[in-house]
Amino acid sequence: MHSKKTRSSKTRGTLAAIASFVLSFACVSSLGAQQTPKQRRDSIAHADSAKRAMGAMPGMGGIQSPKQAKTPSKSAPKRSASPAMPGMKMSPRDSSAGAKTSAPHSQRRIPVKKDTKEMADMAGMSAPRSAHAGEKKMTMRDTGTTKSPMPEMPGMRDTAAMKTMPGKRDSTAMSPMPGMRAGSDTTRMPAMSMVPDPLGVTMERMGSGTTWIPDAVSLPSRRFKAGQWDLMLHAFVFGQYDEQGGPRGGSQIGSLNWAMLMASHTLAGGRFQARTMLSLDPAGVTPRGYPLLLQTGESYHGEALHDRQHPHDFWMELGAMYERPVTRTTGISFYAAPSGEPALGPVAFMHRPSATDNPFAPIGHHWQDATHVSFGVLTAGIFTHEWKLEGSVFNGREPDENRWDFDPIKLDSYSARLSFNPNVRWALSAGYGYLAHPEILSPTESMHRITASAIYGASLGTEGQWAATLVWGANKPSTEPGLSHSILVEAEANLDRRNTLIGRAEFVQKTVGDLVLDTPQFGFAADRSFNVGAVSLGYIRELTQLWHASLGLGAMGTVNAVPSALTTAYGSRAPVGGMVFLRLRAARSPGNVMSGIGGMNSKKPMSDAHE
Ligand SMILES: [Cu+2]
Repeated sequence: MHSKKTRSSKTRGTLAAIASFVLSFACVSSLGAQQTPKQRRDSIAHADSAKRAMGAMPGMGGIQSPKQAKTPSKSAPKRSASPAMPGMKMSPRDSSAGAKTSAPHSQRRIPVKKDTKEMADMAGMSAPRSAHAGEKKMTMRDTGTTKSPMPEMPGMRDTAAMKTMPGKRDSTAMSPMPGMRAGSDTTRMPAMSMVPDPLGVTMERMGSGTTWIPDAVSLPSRRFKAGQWDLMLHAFVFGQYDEQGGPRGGSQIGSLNWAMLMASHTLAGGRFQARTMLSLDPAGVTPRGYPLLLQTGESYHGEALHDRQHPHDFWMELGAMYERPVTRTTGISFYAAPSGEPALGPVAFMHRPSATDNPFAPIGHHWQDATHVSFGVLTAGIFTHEWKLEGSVFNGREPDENRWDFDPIKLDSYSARLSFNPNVRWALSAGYGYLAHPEILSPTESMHRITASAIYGASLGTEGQWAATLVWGANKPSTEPGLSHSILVEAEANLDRRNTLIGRAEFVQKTVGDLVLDTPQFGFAADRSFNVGAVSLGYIRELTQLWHASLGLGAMGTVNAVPSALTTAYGSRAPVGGMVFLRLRAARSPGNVMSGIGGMNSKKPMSDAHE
């Protein structure tokens, strides 16, 4: 059945997949290996002294254990039993990568009116004000993993305030605190950010491009310092076997993968961030992509891809962002990217907390978030702590089938998006975009796209988190009379350190042209459109931790739904597909911020709560 040529190209594809998996694997697992055992011992020792120092500070103790956290008034007597700084687990045991004692990576919201006031008094500052003038309540989140809450306190972003602290400036108690530049000790603290979070918008709130995710959840990442740079690295590597049933299905052994590095630096009172996101998909799943029933969009060898997801380009993102406050409550942002994401659509699927562990692309990708790889993007925005309004000019043309190079950069399309994070649990967005000639194969056709999305995120138990996303995306091609709609609902629950559940349900209206059914074989009229759907469910079990990365084994199954007119094409009205995979990514709860350069998980230890 297979020709020799197909077989040899299959073998080549498999070898490329294995090679890229191994390469990416080596890359990810070396992330944590930046610190020698000696350095680690040193930092633990340093942490201990920092802990003692912090314990002496008023308002800084007693928020370690979840139980204590919920009853801060009762925590004082237990204070000596636990490290005093939130987010720091100090025992050497915790510092090992696979520590059993979990630092709860999920946040705890603790009313700390009193402590806050003490801290503010101590710091010679008024209570937090910037983004929420008039807000009396604050919460402190024991992330178990991250930096001290101090640098992210609203109102503390201007370290000038710190320097005026009466009599505290050189005290040993204060010096280890990050964000307080008075003490030289700060320079010895690894992984502590001195880069400001403009208006309390943390680096961890960033999804793909310039999107926001809820503050209450995080994406698995490592953070470390390099001089004055604050680095954050996200990486995912799947090694998968994909099987899609029916006449239009297929099977493939491959590797989906990507890595993203964000380097932040203080610049002129704001945060400058250089970013790159790279993917070896073109090697891992071949330039033709991987089998995925009902998926459409982009092309290969001059033919529209159908029932396959295209590989992501090697240069998924290369760009820079700058954000700074201009008043107490308002800031401006700029984003420029030779390859990047315009302000259009929801957070791209691989950066959604509801989908990061889900290897499959949504079949509504090209109705929703497919512009996340655009060759040429300029975005300007105005934001507060909760709102962001952005406008972009960008290249509306989808990436071409040469996935390794930069496509010609153009700025022929535009978009606008409003984002709203009303509280720590929600991230909402809505926007519109005009895409000039997105498809190479339909060079005269342009596209209007409208999208709206809501992401909800919350902690789950002591160690987990869960997130759900609802997306509506609609396309109006310039050559067609009406809108075609897509709806997506998905969720991911990291139940604890070992068990993850993922699920997704979709509805999309696809045309005969989208699905490449306008062939003599099927004979459908070109303007006909079909309602199709897919429901998938998956489970991942973490097997082991390798340094700061977690290796999991997962499986995902999909049941699709097609109208009866497509039974011949798809073999049934409910064709199925599935994947089994190994997945490597940053571990979620490394335990100890002090234990390693990579010892931070991306959580925001403090934020305003008005839920
Ligand atoms: Cu994509």
